[in-house]
Amino acid sequence: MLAPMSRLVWVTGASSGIGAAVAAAYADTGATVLASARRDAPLRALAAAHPSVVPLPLDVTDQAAVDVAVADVLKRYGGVDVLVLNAGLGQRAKAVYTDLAVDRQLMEVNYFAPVAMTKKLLPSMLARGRGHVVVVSSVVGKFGSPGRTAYSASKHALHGFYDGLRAEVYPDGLRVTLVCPGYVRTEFSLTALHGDGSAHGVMDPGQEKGLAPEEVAQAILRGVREERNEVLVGGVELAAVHAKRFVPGLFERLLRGRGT
Ligand code: NJP
Repeated sequence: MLAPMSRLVWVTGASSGIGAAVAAAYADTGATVLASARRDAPLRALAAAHPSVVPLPLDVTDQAAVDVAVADVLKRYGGVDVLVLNAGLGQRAKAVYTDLAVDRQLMEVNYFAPVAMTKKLLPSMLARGRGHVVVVSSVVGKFGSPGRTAYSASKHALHGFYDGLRAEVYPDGLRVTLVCPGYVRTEFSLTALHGDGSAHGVMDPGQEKGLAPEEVAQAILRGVREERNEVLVGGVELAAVHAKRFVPGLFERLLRGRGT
């Protein structure tokens, strides 16, 4: 296992919610934490509260900006020990009302952006023979959810890619952890997209009653320490993952007619 003090951790989506909590939790271990998101002010506030946090504003869907950021990070720090790919965007609309452009936008943010960052950093991780990639998926990466078709698809895609990658890089000393949260009390439902691409703008009851992001952050740090393949973290909604697996017919019937 890597010595905590020597770690460089890079967290995307660190301006709020789970990402901000993960960045703070790693900073508390003594790691240097690069905190990325589009909004600069919350990143600076995080750095003010945690001196080992370094704000690195970045739109993860801007490939040119990602290329420059990765090159700079590698030049300055030599490599990334833990890469937490957490930036994400939700959906609140049935498929029939969701413009294809919104499906594509969700795939860009939730799937292609983490894959692109992983591919940029993978050669340096392989050369060093170490590195842990953490990808924040969702419980709906494990089952398709009505009202969240594009979102569920983007999270399912992560499992296909990162399960395969985990097996590829295991012999090289690299580790891959997929995190599947249930409801977490964050801004996530506020920014989730309606079918026309507008923001939902409402704190959903599920989110409001969800786990504190700090609890999720601790589960993520533990999952990395224990080199877990997958971390499921949440409340009773995690039962849906087991229901899909063990009583799929019943689960299917319970979902019918649901969705925003
Ligand atoms: O939500 P929120 P969470 N480039 O809205 C960033 C998953 N999850 O913490 O760019 C760069 O507070 C955005 O920053 P900004 C979910 O799918 C959650 O809950 O400044 N960053 C912000 O920091 C997601 O993968 C729940 O607007 C971009 C962050 O993403 C992860 O948890 C349940 C960006 C979103 O933080 C964190 O979400 C579940 C871009 N283009 C899975 N676009 C839940 N909360 O209940 C967005 O199953 N961001």
